[in-house]
Amino acid sequence: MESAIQTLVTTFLSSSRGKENLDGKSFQKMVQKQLGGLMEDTNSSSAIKEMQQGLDVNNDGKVSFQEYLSLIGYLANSLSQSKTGSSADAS
Ligand SMILES: [Ca+2]
Repeated sequence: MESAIQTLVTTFLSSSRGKENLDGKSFQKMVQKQLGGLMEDTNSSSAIKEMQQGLDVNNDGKVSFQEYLSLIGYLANSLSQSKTGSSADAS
């Protein structure tokens, strides 16, 4: 559990190169590199762009750590639902 949290933080920071936000390009790279197994459409840059816009609650064109966590929460939630056999459609 602790190592998972460490990974969440270090993945964000290494993708943002230590900055507080991921720009569009860094976000795209991170999703393609790290989340291809959990997410569909990671080879489509327009799909990733759309996802980024959905996460960007303050509309600054970048993904903050908080916004990144909402993506993680969403993915964890869909994974949990798929494992518990919940019929809720995560898409
Ligand atoms: Ca933002």
